[in-house]
Amino acid sequence: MTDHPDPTPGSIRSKLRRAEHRVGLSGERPATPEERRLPQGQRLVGQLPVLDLGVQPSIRPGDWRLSVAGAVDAPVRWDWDTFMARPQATLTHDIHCVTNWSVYDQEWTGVQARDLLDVVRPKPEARAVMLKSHDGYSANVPLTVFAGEDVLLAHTLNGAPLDPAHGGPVRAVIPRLYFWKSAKWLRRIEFLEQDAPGYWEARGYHNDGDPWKEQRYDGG
Ligand SMILES: Nc1nc2c(c(=O)[nH]1)N[C@H]1C(S)=C(S)[C@@H](COP(=O)(O)O)O[C@H]1N2
Ligand SMILES: [Mo]
Repeated sequence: MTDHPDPTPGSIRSKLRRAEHRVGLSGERPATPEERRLPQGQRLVGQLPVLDLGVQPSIRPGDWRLSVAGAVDAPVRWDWDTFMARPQATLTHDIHCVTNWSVYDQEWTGVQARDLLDVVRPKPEARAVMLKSHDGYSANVPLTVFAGEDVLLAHTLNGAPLDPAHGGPVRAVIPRLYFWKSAKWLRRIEFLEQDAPGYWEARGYHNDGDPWKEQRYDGG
């Protein structure tokens, strides 16, 4: 790296960056771990921006319920006390948004999706979950991803109760996918035998949304 402004066009730069990630190209230094941490096309920002559809529902924890239904053996409807009595986990994750920002080291506390799966027991036919929110938002996630140990139903961010702007009292956190999959103001989780598109997936976003494959937009 030099201090000069880089005259290389952005399109070439991104190809070069891509090339750096490959092994064995002569003359290219390998990407550093810090460079490998930021997915292609992302830029690092200092804190989570607020992004939503323009409505921020305000739900008191005492009024909050989580319904879990569909292709499961044991549907549940958890109130706040039941939710908080489940085993709790604190996990630190990097967050990647499809609109090109990433934030490192966000510390979330909540109930692991895996714990919920132990309780509701998905049927063998279940393929995906649909996360549904109080603002009418929804997002679909493959069951294999939702079952990951990294997935949380989070009520706390960086040591403080999750701000309503960021989806409090409870939001999903699915760090392996672009952040649009992490539904805020969570109210319902439906287990689906057939995958179906959520809010953004029905509006041109990629169905899978893996930042490491740059699955941003459908067909793109
Ligand atoms: N319920 C709900 N969840 C949502 C959204 C939304 O509009 N409604 N926006 C998604 C998008 S596009 C992003 S990038 C993140 C933003 O979360 P943040 O506001 O905490 O940064 O929430 C996701 N979850
Ligand atoms: Mo987003």
